Amino acid sequence: MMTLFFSPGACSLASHIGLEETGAPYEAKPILLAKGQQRTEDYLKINPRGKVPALSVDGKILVENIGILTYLSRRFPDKKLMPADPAEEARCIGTMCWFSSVVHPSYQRSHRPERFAEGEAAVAGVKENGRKSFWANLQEIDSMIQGNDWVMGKEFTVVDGYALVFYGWGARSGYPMTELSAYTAWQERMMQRPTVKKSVESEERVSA
Ligand SMILES: N[C@@H](CCC(=O)N[C@@H](CS)C(=O)NCC(=O)O)C(=O)O
Repeated sequence: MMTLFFSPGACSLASHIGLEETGAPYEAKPILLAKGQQRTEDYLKINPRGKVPALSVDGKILVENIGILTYLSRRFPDKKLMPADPAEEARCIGTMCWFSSVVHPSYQRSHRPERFAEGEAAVAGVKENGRKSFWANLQEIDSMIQGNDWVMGKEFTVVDGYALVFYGWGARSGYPMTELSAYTAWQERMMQRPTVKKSVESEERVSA
């Protein structure tokens, strides 16, 4: 049995979509970041880093979107969540590494600058740097999608679910997302996909 620990609208949406794509049964357990539930004693036993997502697989805990999504892709190869060709698979993993190590932290700097600096002026500088970097990263994702159906090319992969996280953050934080025409058209395509719609709507129900 698989259990996903997620928070609505957080980066755990990437794993939530990946899991839904497998078609396998799973339980989704909300850990509400807004209520600090990631720091409860019970959750720290699951992920001592106090972060979502975490995926329990028959009692074994997997963390980090890239780890979880790579696991799901390999466990359910018939679902073609990543290409079978090793170089193409590496391209997917490399893109997710960029998401995790560059794109996500740029948003964090804009959203939680106080975690990265001390003093009013320094915090304001980190926030401004985060906003500029995050926007530049969103523009880069837009250029990756231009001329393609999906982020990695002609086929849907787990990278698409991960890219949806950043589109949502950009839209919620007031970035001019409609200027990103390929990313916006792709987001609309994503929301037509039943697995994506189901994951997003189930998270919205939790946060409502
Ligand atoms: N690199 C990690 C990032 C995990 C992460 O930072 N998750 C955030 C939500 S988007 C979190 O749980 N934050 C809670 C906190 O920092 O207190 C991954 O991709 O899984």
